Amino acid sequence: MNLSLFGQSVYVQTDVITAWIFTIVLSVLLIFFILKKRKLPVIWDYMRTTNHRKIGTIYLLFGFIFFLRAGVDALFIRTQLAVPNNEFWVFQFEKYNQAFSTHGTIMIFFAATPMLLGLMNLAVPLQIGARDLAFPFLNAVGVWLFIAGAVVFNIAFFLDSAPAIGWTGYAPLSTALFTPGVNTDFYVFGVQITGLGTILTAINIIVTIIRHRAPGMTFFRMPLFAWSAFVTSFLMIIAFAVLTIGLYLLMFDRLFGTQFFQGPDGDPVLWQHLFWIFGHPEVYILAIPAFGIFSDIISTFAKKRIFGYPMMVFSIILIGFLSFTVWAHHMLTVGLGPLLNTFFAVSTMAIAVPTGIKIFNWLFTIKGGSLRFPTPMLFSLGFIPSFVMGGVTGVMLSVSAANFQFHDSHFVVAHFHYVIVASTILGIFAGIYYYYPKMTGLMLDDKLGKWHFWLFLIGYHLTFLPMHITGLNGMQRRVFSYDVGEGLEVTNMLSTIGAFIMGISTLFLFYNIFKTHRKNEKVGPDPWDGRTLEWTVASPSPEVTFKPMPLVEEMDPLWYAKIRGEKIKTIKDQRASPISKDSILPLLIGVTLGVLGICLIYQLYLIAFIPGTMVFVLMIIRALTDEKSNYYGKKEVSE
Ligand code: HEM
Ligand SMILES: [Cu+2]
Repeated sequence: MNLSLFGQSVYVQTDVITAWIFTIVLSVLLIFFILKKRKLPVIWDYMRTTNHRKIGTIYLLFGFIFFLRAGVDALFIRTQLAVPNNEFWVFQFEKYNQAFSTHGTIMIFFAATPMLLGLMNLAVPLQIGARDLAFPFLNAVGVWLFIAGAVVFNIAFFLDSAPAIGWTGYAPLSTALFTPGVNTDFYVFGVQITGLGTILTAINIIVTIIRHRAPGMTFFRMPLFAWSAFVTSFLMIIAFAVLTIGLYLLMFDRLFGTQFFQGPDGDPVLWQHLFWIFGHPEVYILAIPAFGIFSDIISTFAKKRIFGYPMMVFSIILIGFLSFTVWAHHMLTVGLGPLLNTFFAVSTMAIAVPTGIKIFNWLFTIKGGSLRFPTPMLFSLGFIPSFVMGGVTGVMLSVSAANFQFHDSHFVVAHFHYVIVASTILGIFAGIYYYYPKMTGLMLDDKLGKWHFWLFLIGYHLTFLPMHITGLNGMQRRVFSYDVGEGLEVTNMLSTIGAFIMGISTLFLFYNIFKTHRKNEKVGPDPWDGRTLEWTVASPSPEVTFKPMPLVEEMDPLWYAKIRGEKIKTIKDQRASPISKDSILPLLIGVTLGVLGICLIYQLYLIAFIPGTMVFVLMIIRALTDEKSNYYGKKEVSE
């Protein structure tokens, strides 16, 4: 907007200024609230915590904040696309590119993935009878790296430098030749820092599950969410390692003039390979944990053991494995040739088989069960048909000849939102309602939960079902405008209305949380009549759980103990197990790495030495502190 000041015309970024004002007002209100309610000690406690429940809570809280930001991006996108030739506020041209880039990147890296990591943190140790994750300190480093990366990425908008290269960062657009400013660097460093945290947490979860299961908790007695966390963590390590390499090469291209993805010796398609070798497994990193959550919830509320448990485990592993063999189905149009296109088409279709097996196992678990329908169960039931619809268009897209028609159209956008929102987002909501008692000791209101569910489900289908037709009628993705009379008006308008219904549904969750905390009615350890170990410990879960250790002799141990009218068997465990010990170092490591990232983005190499050295100093301090004291030793257990 051009303002006239003292006779001079000054250009003002209205959206950026609005965001500044909004954020400042919100922060002041927040600080006021914190001081008034005397919450400072709680915050200080969370800043130093290494306890899995608290870290899970931090993941969920921050993941949700970024989910809201990306959701607002989506509403801006949909408002701009509501009518043809729209000139809504500033959201045309480059701003539109920024909006969908930040929307996609934030949703994937800073909202969906961390919220799932939060649920894993919260539930997995309790499900397998571990007192905490294997490396509590590392766990805290993981969460603060996620936040550091996310903050670096989000700062960009406030400096009017948001990245505009899509969530995929395709070269050569992402090289310095075509996007010379700092915008793309915010993407490179923000994602890199967060990705590092994700790798650390994945290692942590794998070690925890291998080393710290309770006595008798064999692999094939583990609940399916623990299984899915296990498989997902392997995918994370491999996929994020590849992304890390890709981002390093891109960073070298951008900052130091190497030519991996550009120039006579570089190859932009190399970036696409690296990105999708990460990117496709990432889709399953988002989906598999949700499968696990749905499995446990459906089994609980059908009062039945999950149908075909060994097949469920086997298909998770198979899906995880196959997810590394399909990456080029995102590249069917780059000219790999018929042989490779056929290979990737067939391997993609093959994934439908284990996925189909899971769908039938869920249906058979429901069949003949004595069903209850509280909010978490509704989200799980809503997932099944919605996800199948996304699966069907997935198989359509994998047909390589047809893909030339679908590629880069809103049909693709409709497809992947069907899959991701049905699995990940419904899964996260289901998980939040299900585990809220374990996280806070409070039960969310069921009636408000049902409002949230129905509005969200209706809004979701209203947004993305018509979008298939928009795409088939020729609407390009990543384009900010369309013309009158091309058959795009009606379906686009429906999508926009649907998006706002989804937005409104989220308000019900807010109100629910507010109301629940105001009422403050504590619940017991087992509010859902559960089946697995997490429902044997108090709500919220205490700092030291499982004292003494449970002795597991079958699957769903709590359920069968309840049927027999017994208590869970326990055993005096003599193994040392990890417990959390407060430390401010993880937060400091996050902050220094974030500052280092910003120095590198602005190419302040000399200044970068300060945070760079500090990271090393912090790591040395950590190395010199006594690791053993973080363990719950033999002495305490036998007391
Ligand atoms: C909540 C409602 C949502 C709405 C209304 C929405 C809407 C949209 C629209 C319209 C686009 C296409 C923009 C374009 O190509 O011109 C888009 C892109 C995208 N969305 Fe969403 N979305 C939503 C939720 C999500 C969620 C939950 C995720 C992932 C967890 C997600 C991930 C993405 C990604 C990765 C892109 C691609 C960005 C790119 O082209 O680089 N979205 N979204
Ligand atoms: Cu894929």
